[in-house]
Amino acid sequence: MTELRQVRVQEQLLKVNDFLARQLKDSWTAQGSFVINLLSSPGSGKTSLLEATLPRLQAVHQVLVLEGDIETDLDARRIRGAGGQALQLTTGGTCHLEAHMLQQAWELLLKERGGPPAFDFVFIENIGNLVCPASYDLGEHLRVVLLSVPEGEDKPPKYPKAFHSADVVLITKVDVLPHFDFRVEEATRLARELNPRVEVLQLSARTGQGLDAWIDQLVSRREATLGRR
Ligand SMILES: Nc1nc2c(ncn2[C@@H]2O[C@H](COP(=O)(O)OP(=O)(O)O)[C@@H](O)[C@H]2O)c(=O)[nH]1
Ligand SMILES: [Mg+2]
Repeated sequence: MTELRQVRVQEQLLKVNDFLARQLKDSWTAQGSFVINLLSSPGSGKTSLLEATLPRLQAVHQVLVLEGDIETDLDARRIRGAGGQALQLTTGGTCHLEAHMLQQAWELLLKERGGPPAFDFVFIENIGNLVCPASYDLGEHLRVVLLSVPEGEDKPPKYPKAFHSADVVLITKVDVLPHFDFRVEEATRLARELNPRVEVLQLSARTGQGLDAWIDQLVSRREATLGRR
């Protein structure tokens, strides 16, 4: 009985989250902001990817990073150190971001700036965790799951929800491939088995390999979703 009630409460919470996520997506779409939700285990390279992406993307576009962390603002500081604009969202223990947290942050930003901020791209760095964040739609236009070479190629079937809901899987840290038994083809096959439409890209934030294809992907997906603005 108690268990059944818990399941129902969880379902209701997810419904409320989905409702808020739809509102967020509508307002981001209207404002011309293309929003990307980055999901991965801790240490897969989300902040490093952003540090490498920002200088290239910001040459042409306005970019904001919403940094999710359980504690500290270390990642937001790294983003600012790379010349980016970052807003820290600290969950104080919660293992994922939820749409209401994003809504509060966005409203605060609107108030501070006195109107809708004109960001072409908004990246959300989710809490490092391949489980809970997968269940929470944040109103993003693109969901990107990072899988780093040292984690091993078997992660898609072990964390199916994250990989099933991904639009793009980024295989990161490919510069260390010679030191691991990670097979890129096998990881790609396992990801596509769960999610045939998923795009799989390889990248190294360390050497810059694959960065051009990643940037092209972001720009073309933004245009396809929001049109040329
Ligand atoms: N060799 C290598 N190391 C990387 C790469 N990207 C990130 N790292 C390292 O992996 C660790 C975790 O990276 P970080 O960006 O903080 O991961 P996050 O926790 O997902 O944000 C750091 O020590 C990075 O220097 C990469 O492309 N190649
Ligand atoms: Mg990080």
